[in-house]
Amino acid sequence: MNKFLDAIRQADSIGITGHVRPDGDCFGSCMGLYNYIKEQFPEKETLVYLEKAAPEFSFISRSNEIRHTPDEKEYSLFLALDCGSSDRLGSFLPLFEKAGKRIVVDHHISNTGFGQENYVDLTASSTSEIIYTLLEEEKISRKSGEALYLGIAHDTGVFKHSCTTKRTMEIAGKLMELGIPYSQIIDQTFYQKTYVQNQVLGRCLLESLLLLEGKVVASCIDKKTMEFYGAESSDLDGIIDQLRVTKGVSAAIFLYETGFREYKVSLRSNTELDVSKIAAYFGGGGHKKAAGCTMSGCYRDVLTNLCQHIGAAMEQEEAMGN
Ligand SMILES: [Mn+2]
Repeated sequence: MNKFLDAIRQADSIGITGHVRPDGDCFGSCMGLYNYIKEQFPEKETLVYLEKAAPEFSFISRSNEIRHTPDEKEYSLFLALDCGSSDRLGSFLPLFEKAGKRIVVDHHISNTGFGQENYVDLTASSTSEIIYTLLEEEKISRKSGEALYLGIAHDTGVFKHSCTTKRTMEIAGKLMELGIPYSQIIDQTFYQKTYVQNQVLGRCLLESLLLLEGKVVASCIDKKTMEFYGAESSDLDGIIDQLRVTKGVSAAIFLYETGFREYKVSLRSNTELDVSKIAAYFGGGGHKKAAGCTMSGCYRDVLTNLCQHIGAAMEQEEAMGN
């Protein structure tokens, strides 16, 4: 018997939440655990709290039971999943703070250990992978398995990112044996795009520019164009990744206008170039190969400014022999 499941057994009421703007892993880990508890411990009062997630995730069992707003309940156990720090809980933080026992399950390097018990594994591909290892394998149902598979597939970029390990693949394999619709989960939640999303992607690719002698590709979309297509900011996910795979480029830049002369900037690197440093210079942050910031000015000025810094950083890299 493990300590994690003991905490669940000992609790009368259990609350689960993840981070603000839930992604596939946040949603998958919360719902994987929620379905497991509902099936194995039906006598317990269990609820899951999450902000509204992508509608494509709603095929996951019991999604209709998710609470989107906090309440006054005091739980004997509250679990925070896929959150590096307590501020990531957003409006659900008070529920976590009031609970008798607070457990954190996460895989972010930045995790602050804000729970009383912290199951933090930096080598795990995803929080969904950690949840799988904390549960009793033979009791994981197809319903719970679908959610965990969704989470693992999303955080690994469909088993592609460097966080994917042999263990990740073994767990995914065991989940497949439950009879889950693994192709559909990936197609419908990861690759499928709406007509508007495809239109906007096409437009951004069409209008992209090669800069710094072809080492950088950049594109931008303004508010007017987004309104024309009826696109939301969430419809722009994935455009930067398509730009990044342009053959021969070291870095990709994508800008979208969020306010008058204000742009949200996404940066990606294919080389040793550390884009988190570029983003940090402009008040943002992120990872070495994926980062972002917000910048003001007209489109041309923002792009020129970024290219100056990226160009200088590339020269430095070259001088260091990378
Ligand atoms: Mn995650």
